[in-house]
Amino acid sequence: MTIMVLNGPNLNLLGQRDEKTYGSQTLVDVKTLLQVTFPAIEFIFLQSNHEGDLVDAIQSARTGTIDAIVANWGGFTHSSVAIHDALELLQLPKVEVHISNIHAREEFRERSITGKAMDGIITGFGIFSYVLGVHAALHLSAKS
Ligand code: CA2
Repeated sequence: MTIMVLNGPNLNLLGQRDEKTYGSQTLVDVKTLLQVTFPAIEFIFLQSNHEGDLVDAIQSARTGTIDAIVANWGGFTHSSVAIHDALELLQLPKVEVHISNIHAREEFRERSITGKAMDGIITGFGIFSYVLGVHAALHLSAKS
């Protein structure tokens, strides 16, 4: 089983800034947590600050070698029609995750444009949201 884990803009700075909101762990820690928690799963892990790179990654998941996507679209969550449209064309389990609780923050974070094209959203559990996201993806894969 291969799961693509996508991360959007500024998440490369995780653990280096705004620890009150996002905690002190880094994106490398997220990757390690997933690999240790799910040793039988192969993770393709990517972070990009560029919308087009993320669209390309979504399109590349259509090759048949990827079983599910778990993604934190970062700020693009609230703005990207392009990522939304790419996701709509992808028939795989798709789980959106957020480290912070997007419903307990500024009003502009309330709306997830990308989330409308995902199977579901996990938000507010720190980096454990990624672990829950993989569990949700496994659940969806087992059903399909
Ligand atoms: O809570 C999340 O995971 C978010 O997706 C993070 C995004 C934010 O725009 C979403 O509303 C919620 C921001 C990622 C920025 O990452 C930073 C990491 C460290 C320090 C500052 C920002």
